[in-house]
This record gives sequence, C-alpha cells and structure tokens, in this order.
Amino acid sequence: MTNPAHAPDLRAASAAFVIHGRYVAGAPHGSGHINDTYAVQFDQAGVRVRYLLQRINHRIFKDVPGLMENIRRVCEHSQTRVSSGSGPADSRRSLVLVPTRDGQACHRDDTGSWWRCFLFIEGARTHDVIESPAQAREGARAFGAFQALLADLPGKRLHETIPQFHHTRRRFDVLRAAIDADPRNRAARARAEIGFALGQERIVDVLLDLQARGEIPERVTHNDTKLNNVMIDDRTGEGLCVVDLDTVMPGLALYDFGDMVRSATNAAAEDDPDPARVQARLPVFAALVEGYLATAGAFLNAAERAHLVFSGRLITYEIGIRFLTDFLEGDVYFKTRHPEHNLDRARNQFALVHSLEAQQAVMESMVQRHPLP
Ligand code: GN1
Ligand code: MG
Repeated sequence: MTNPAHAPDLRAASAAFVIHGRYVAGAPHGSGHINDTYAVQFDQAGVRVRYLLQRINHRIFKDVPGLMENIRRVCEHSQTRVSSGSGPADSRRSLVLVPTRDGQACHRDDTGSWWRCFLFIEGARTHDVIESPAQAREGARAFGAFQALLADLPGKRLHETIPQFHHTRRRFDVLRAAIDADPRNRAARARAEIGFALGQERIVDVLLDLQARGEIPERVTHNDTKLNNVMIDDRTGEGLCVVDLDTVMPGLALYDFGDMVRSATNAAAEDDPDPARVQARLPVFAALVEGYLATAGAFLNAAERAHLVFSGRLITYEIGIRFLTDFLEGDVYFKTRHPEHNLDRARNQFALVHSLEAQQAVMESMVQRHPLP
C-alpha cells in the first residue's frame, strides 16, 4: 500500500483525547508498515509535552473496538506491574493509553478513521537495524518479560485481531493462489523468489504439527516482535518498553522468538535490495538467546527450547512469503515506497533464510550451551 497522499489534520484528531494545553505541532513518527503514527506536541503551561497519535489501519484490523479492548487490558495489566517499581525509568516501562474525551480507548472521526493516543515515551527510541549484541539482548529480554507478564493476564481469551496470523500453511496457500492468479502480471519478475518459496514447503507445518500434537502450548504472545517494536533507553541502553500491541493475542512463544531472530540478526535492513549484504550475525543470535532465556527460560518447555533456532528460519520464511504475496497481489497490504519494494523485501528475507540455514549447527550449539534456568 502506498502512503496516503494528504496528511491528516492532527490538531483535530488530538482534540478528541484528554490532552491539556495548546497544540503546537505534529509530524510522522517511526517506520511501521501498517498504521500511521505521529508525534504531536502540546504546550502545557510552558512545558512541551509529546503524545503518540496513531491512525489504525482498519482495512487490516477489521475489529478495532475488539483490538482496543485487548490493548487496554494489556496496558492496564502491565501498568499494575510496573507501578510497584520506584526507579527513575519506571513510568516509561509500559504504554499508557490516553482516553478520549468520552472515556473511550479510541476515537472514530468523520471520515471513518480510527485514532488512538499514548503518552510519548521520552529518552528512548526504536532501532530498525540492531547495532550491537547488547541491543539485541535487551530487546529479547524485554519481549521475554512481556510474554511472562501476559502469562497471568486476568480475564477472558484475547480477541484474535488477525485470525491465523502466523498460520504458515495458510500463508503458503495464499501465496500459491497469488502465483496462480498473478493478478498484476508480476510473477515473471519474481521467478527466482517463487522457486525458493515453493521449494521450502517442507518447513511450513513443523510448528503447527507440534502444536496439534500438544507438544507446544498456545500462550498469549506479541506476534510482531520486530526488534524495532522495543523502546531502548537512550542513556542506559536498556530495553524499556514493548510497543505495537495490535497483534497481542493467543499464539506460540516461538513465533515471537523467531521474529526476533529475523529482525535482529540481519546485518542489512529488511528491505536492502542487495542480498549480498544480508547475513545472520551469530553474536547477535547468541545475545538474543541470552536475553530471551533470561526472562522466558523459566516457562518454556523442552520442545519450545528445541525449536528456538528453527523458529528464526520459519518466521523469516513466513514474512518473506508475505512480502512476496503482497508483491504479486499489487502491494495491497504493506506500505511501499517503490514498485519493487515488496520484492526487494522478499528477496532479502529469503537470503536471510539461506544464511540462517547455513549456520544452523553453530546456532544449535549456542542454545545448548545455555544453562537451563
Ligand atoms: C508489520 O507494523 P509493523 O511494521 O511493526 C507486520 C508484521 C511484519 C512486519 C515486517 C500487523 O509490522 O507482521 O513482520 O511488518 N504487522 C502486521 O516488517 O502485519
Ligand atoms: Mg512496529
């Protein structure tokens, strides 16, 4: 999907929320592929305060009230946890929703767009390309802690905001349908990538089969653990707060770990068009294992531990086939900046699958060396 041509009225959108003071400015923020995110600034009695304002992509998230109910519950649960702390960073350890003036978690404007607002976490940022093993360790530690937090989320099962989000077999079938239909006549340009994708079919059902046999359990997971969905403290380098909670729902812990491997180990950006620059960095992988097991190691079972390495390859492959499908379908899902953007992304991800596969044995030994909690 290409970005909408005209910028929304951020002043009007923020007026729906309980924000005091005078609107000063607003600008796009971050690099998400789905929602539109803005930082808006207010003057509150002489102090500049920022808020994070988001327009939710309701073509993709079809039940926005259900999604916001999930997010509200998760944020409240996490705030209860961090409110017991008294360290200087504690108020930045959880997302805080700003309610609308009529007490709701989100606002629907006249054009039908849905908006939500969070307190802006200052003094921290997200990183699209992980620069050091330390950053990876901190990110993985934060995601593991987030899973641990969700393990005792009170109340009913969360809504599935995108059904079968990580159902790799379904993703594979959708790809095959897109290849057959080839609605934009793009398949010829993606012959090599299509060949690679179809050639990996043997890995598609591995986790689904384990789950069906009851060997790995359903848990509440984040499901979009791109490392740029963790805020890293600018000063201390600590992983402070997990963001992008739209897909928090029932899932497998391994999908989360796999997406950390995909997004953190890559030496290149996810859309780097030159596959020669793509490589899975082993020291970053080792740091992910260390960070993740420090916070999640206590609840993972043996089958989950045994598939940590595999999960990286599977999720990289899965996101790769999603990019490829979107290229074939005419860029209807992910935001793109040029006509080959999704194809570049798919090629990049497949190069990473290749690199992960080549280094599998070393990565397995890294996991095994890690002591059980
Ligand atoms: C999307 O919104 P963002 O950019 O954090 C996508 C993820 C993909 C990711 C690939 C809801 O995440 O599943 O892994 O792009 N989110 C959704 O970069 O589809
Ligand atoms: Mg994001």
